[in-house]
Amino acid sequence: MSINIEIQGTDYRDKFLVMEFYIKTDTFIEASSTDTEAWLTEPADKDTDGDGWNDYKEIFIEGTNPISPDTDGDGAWDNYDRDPHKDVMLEIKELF
Ligand SMILES: [Ca+2]
Ligand SMILES: [Ca+2]
Ligand SMILES: [Ca+2]
Repeated sequence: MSINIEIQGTDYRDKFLVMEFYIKTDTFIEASSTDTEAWLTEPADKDTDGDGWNDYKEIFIEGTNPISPDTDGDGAWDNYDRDPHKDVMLEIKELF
């Protein structure tokens, strides 16, 4: 993998806005200026962390971590966790 950033123009400052960038991997990833986060997953494996949910589902549908089988760290894998975003193993409700 390689990341190249090219700064064009002569008005360099401490901060600059990334308008468009590309990350070269085994697969091609294109991002826009509105994308501020990215996951580096295994291109050859649809389920990078092996938790039973493929990377697409984790990133775009469930919002879980595609490189950790246990996003919230409660010991239950994402695909078996009632709420994979919260470290809660038991939910208690009032009966009346
Ligand atoms: Ca997964
Ligand atoms: Ca996961
Ligand atoms: Ca969990």
